Amino acid sequence: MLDTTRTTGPVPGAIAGLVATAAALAAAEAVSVLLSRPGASLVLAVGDTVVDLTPLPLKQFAVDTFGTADKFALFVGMGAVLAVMAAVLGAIAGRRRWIGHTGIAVFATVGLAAALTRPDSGALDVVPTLVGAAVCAAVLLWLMRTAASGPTEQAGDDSPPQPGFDRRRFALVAGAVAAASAGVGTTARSFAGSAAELSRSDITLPRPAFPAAPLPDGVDLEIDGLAPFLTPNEDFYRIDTALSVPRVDAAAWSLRIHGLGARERVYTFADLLARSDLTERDITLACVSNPVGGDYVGNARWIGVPLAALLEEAGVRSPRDGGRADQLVSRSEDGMTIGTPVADVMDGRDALLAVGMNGRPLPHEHGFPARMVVPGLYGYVSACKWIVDIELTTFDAFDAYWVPRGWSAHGPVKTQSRIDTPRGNSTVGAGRVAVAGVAWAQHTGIDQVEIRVDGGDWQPVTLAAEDTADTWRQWVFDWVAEPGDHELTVRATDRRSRTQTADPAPPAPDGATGHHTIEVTVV
Ligand SMILES: Nc1nc2c(c(=O)[nH]1)N[C@H]1C(S)=C(S)[C@@H](COP(=O)(O)O)O[C@H]1N2
Ligand SMILES: [Mo]
Repeated sequence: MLDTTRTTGPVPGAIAGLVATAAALAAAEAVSVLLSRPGASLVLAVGDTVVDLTPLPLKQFAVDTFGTADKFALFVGMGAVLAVMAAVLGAIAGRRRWIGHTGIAVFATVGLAAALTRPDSGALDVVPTLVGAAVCAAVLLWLMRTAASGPTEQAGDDSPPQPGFDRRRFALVAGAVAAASAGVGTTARSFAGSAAELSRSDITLPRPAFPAAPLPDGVDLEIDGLAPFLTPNEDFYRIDTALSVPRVDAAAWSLRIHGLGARERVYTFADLLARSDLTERDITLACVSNPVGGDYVGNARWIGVPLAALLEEAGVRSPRDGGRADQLVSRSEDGMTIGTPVADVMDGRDALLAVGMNGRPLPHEHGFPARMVVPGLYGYVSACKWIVDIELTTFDAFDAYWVPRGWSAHGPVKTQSRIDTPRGNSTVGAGRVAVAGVAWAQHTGIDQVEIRVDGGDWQPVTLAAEDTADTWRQWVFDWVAEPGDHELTVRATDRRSRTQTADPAPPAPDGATGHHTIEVTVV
């Protein structure tokens, strides 16, 4: 016999499903913050797992389509899928309660699996999911009861038995739970970063023992539309797999160096700041996924400890001096692994364990409290942010994160150049037009940049002063623009006489090639 007082219509059922899911997520967030394990956030754990399981072409599509908003797009997508499932399950569960319970159990299992398979997970990470599931079940039951109780309002209706219920009471309860969930969820997320924020705002960077030379006059042409020579921190591109920026507490942080041919050493943040070899250098960082003409490249003044010095303290020798380890694997707080050639780090270049960026402690987005920066190597093989561990090993023994995903184990930066102004597809007035941009060949240096108009001869441009071989170089070309549609192409030649190839190649597996070409209309 059907007990009509215990069934709920599809619409209130769907609402109950949505509200119960929101309450579950908020409760899980709050518990993960209370446990001081923001990494155990259910939403983030599931999101991170989705990122890791996403096939490479889809990831590339996401980056191409959404750019640095790819993470936001992922959350919106996940949220939409979850909302639809919650609503549908809730609507069905109004009739068949067991569907609701099974749904919660399935979601909890997925959540537990995601939480426990994160690289940095521990047993405590099950708690937020379990609490979330319990809250979900309780809210669902409560709302379903509310929607099933009360006097019948519409008698003599032809539609399937739809018991009437106190709509106002249901709306009040559902609205109150939804509002409370939103409040708890937002508060929890903002608390997640407060300890780390305190530790960052407390820091005063010491004066580096080896400051960078003052910028030579004329490194920055200061032309409208041209990327400034030093990229301000807030404009610096950000590329990483972290869905929420890791907020690391510097006071609790340490870096371990160990592995093949190394005596284990551990450094605290205070150890790094107290060192007598703090070094300041200008280094241009580039992402391997930067398309030709793209802006996943930036130049900053970094302060850090020479990585080679730290390795030497651990007794590490370069493979060129008979050391057994040829790969340095850095691991981050959030489980990223990045593999760098030991020979490059120890060949005398200014490879840094950086703690400062443009005079400030590293922004959280850029790896606070410490990250690597190695001139001449793409970020994915060198620039580990939120670094916690450096292991000496071999390229034969270990593949870092991006390698099984189709990217090359070695990633030296390819010489590139870009036109910043005029913008592609823009309209400019006839006469003298300053065509300007940047060119980079880190650790080699830029020797020459040339421009070609409408497929004509290559013409040399005026290069700005050079800071160091590890930084990009601005350039400008004085173009006498005639009315009509025109095509401008740039190419650079580095100090090893390598001129950029015209052959286009995509970013994968080891960096894009081809010439940056733009169309402009002159009127
Ligand atoms: N922990 C961590 N470090 C990381 C990454 C990451 O995903 N996780 N991405 C790398 C890549 S691909 C690049 S290009 C640089 C980008 O550094 P930025 O975000 O400070 O510009 O960080 C590198 N370090
Ligand atoms: Mo990158």
